[in-house]
Amino acid sequence: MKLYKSDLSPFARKVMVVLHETGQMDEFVFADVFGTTVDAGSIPLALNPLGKLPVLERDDGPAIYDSRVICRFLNARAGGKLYPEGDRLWEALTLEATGDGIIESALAMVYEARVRPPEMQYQTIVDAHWVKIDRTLSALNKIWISHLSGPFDMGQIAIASALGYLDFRLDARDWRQGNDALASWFEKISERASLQATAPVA
Ligand SMILES: N[C@@H](CCC(=O)N[C@@H](CS)C(=O)NCC(=O)O)C(=O)O
Repeated sequence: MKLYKSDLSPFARKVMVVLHETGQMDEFVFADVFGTTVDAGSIPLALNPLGKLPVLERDDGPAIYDSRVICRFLNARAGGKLYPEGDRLWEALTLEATGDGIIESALAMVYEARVRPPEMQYQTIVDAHWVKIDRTLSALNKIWISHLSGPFDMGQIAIASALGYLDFRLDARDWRQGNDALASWFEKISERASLQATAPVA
């Protein structure tokens, strides 16, 4: 099976972390691709007509996307434990959606600067995305540390990927300010081998 990904994509990073955590790295081949909203670049449109990465090309069925589907597929394939049983599952899935939401807003901010011509950039939208991120980080810091500090699961992978992306692309926003508990959690979780192996490098 072949995973189309980018080492700089926080969505693809979640998938790579799952592969590391479930011991499946050797069973896949990888293709690095790149694209943006206005130019799909090398993203294989025949496999994902949405023109987004990551995409997983399977040997025995249609290609699957998006990152959430791929992560769940990979965990199931390996009999992994990244999706908890019982009520904790809903918390993990909510955290997964929260991490993805942070990434979506961060990516929109990055694309606004990178893809739009300067005269068309709209600071109000950029600021509104940061307001969403900032409010969400506050909520993570106040009410989610208990879950985040529990057994490692998909929710933690998504939040760690999101925070790693903020450090990588939006460092100047200083997300740690006022979010001490979240910052401490992130420092500790970042020592995990799967996160070390997948950290974005410019
Ligand atoms: N919901 C998708 C989002 C994937 C996504 O937006 N990936 C970015 C790269 S980080 C992309 O492919 N952008 C191209 C585009 O927006 O068309 C997922 O979780 O996989």
